[in-house]
Amino acid sequence: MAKKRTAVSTRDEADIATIHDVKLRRGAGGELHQTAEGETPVLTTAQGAPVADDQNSLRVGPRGPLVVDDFHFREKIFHFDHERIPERVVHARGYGAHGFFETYESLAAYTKADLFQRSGERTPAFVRFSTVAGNKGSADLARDVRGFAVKLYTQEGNWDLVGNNIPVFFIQDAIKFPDLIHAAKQEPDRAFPQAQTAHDNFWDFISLTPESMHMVMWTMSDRAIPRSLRFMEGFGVHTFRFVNAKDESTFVKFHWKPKLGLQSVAWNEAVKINGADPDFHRRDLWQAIQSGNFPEWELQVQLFDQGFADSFDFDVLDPTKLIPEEILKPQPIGRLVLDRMPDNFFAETEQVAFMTQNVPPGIDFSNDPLLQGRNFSYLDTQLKRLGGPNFTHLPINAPKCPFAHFQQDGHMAMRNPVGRVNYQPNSFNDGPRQSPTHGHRPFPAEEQGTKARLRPESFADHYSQARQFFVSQTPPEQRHIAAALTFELSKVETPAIRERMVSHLLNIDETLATTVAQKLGLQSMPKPADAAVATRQDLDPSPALSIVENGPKRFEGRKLGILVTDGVDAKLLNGLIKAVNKEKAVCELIAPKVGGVTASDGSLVKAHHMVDGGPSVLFDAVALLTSAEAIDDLVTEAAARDFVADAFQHCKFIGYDQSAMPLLAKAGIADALDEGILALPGEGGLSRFVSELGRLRVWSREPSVKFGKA
Ligand code: HDE
Repeated sequence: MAKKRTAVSTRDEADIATIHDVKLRRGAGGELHQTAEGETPVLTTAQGAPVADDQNSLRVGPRGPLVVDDFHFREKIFHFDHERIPERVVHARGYGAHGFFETYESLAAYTKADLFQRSGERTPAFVRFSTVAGNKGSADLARDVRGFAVKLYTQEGNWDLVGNNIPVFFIQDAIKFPDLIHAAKQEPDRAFPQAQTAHDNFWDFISLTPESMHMVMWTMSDRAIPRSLRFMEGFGVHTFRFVNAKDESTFVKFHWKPKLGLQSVAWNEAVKINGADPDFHRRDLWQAIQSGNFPEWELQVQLFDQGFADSFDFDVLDPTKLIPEEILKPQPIGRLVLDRMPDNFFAETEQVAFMTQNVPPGIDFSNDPLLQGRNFSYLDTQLKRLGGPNFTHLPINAPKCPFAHFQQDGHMAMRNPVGRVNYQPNSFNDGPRQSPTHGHRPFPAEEQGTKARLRPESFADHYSQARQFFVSQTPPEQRHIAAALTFELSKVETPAIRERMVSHLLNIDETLATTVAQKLGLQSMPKPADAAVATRQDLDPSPALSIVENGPKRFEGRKLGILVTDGVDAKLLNGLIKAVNKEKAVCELIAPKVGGVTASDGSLVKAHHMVDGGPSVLFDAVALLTSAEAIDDLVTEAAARDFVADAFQHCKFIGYDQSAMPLLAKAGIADALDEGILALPGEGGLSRFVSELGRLRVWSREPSVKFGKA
């Protein structure tokens, strides 16, 4: 009988191989690694030939030319020359992790999606976070949208929810995407600025695109400079559909809510973090997962029917609008936990291919024109980036459920079915068959209309929700928006573009517009921009839109930086570390020398950073535990003074013992001791400090320091 032809994944290689008497373990891609016993494998070419000398190329005589029959050299260099694949045209810089999604309760009433049928069901997941505009090597703390792309390997196929940390988008139609991205990325003649929107082209495009105003309020807010990937929300952005077994549809918007609450950094802090640790976000995720502090998000959904959609102030198909949580409360339906870093960044994070059109039965699209355009784009981009149509053969992209189809051949085909029949229908009763009952059926929506290039009237109000976002922010957050706009527009060389932007701000909030105009030094106030809809609605504030209102109120998952010197009070130091660890937060020690310091009890305390390498911008709060004998030396270090001055400027809590007063004085704040600068020794000192840390920032200080003062 002929062998059955199937396209099911074949992992028939032995897990352990022996080559040249050395026991090797086979990795996911078939590659070989040393076994735990620690034997060293023999280096081979990619063809498997053992290599005798990997340090010297073959040549004629000691000072003569190289010879072309050095096949090992040729192969090694050839492969190296081809190591790179094109970086993503957007979202090039990213970082991913594995984990799982756990369903709380069955959602069968709303969707037949297999992953939502059984309470407690776990579905493997891979998540890639990213910035949008910067190249692969750019810094993590760019002011930018963050990608939040989730691949769920369900039992009925991969579901990719390719979202962002901001629930709305710049444009309403995918046809404008290339222009938006061209304008945002580095300018084509000079190739700068890198990973920044603070330049003429971006603000020129934006100021000519009123639909972007709502999203611009978000990108100028602290949402665009998150403290950690673990402390930000994710959003599906578009309206999708759940479809149940009876083919009934419910509209759905997806929200990922971080268990540790929201938190961002200050712009001045972001700028300094980019210099001190350009990998700040990826290092943070790596450290959290490697130390067993697995980040977690709850998946919440806003569910609504056509009746709600018809009565809502805005069009639910318009991706520049959101549905305020106060109007439609999101329902928790499951949790996402990230608990494993990839073994290999390239194989997994770089080669993962997210596609909005990857949906299992039970999830369907709405007519959001941006979503529909995206469904077209993502397959195309994978072909370019991954080099051929077989990118689903890569382990990171392959489904983890049984799969069977008649696709064959192509570059780098790794999974090659056997047997004769490679088509259907066939009369050999061979191969897979379509299943009208199990398969993905589109929701049978009735569609009609005249074919035309147009934008619906219902998409025309570009300012009401932009204003709603602004008025929903706390005073410090509003100051930051004004300061960010001022900063960005100050980098724009063309005065007309600055003025055009201010004319839009006038349609959002007059005080905001006036503040920015004054800070920019505009000679006169422009007229408000022409608006497609004459009357802006004054919508109620939505506290769910503020980061400060949705902070964690505890220090869990955060980091305290403790500046120590020789002679540090050992009891105080150990007590502080213990109290912080009890909050499930971590401490890192900064010392004059990375080798460490000798504490008051004679013990050697190792440091994580030297003062120059561990600026306070890397921490959520700081403590100064010094000693009378070492403080004089410390105050001579500019980096130590900056450590304290920056922590103060960035509104961080500062704990200290009395010996550190000269350092506070050197940083210029000995006379400005406020509610956020707390003495640690003495009755209740430590516990008061640690409980205050949960507030994360001393916002009351901000008006008195320069940053954020717009
Ligand atoms: Fe994307 N986007 N996008 N995008 N997008 C890509 O696909 C595109 C949009 C988002 O970590 C590309 O694999 C178009 C909205 C994320 O690998 C590309 C439009 C949202 C990622 C593409 C949008 C996103 C991408 C480039 C306008 C939030 C990174 C590389 C209609 C809801 C995924 C790639 C990862 C990546 C196209 C707009 C999120 C070119 C045409 C809106 C998180 O296909």
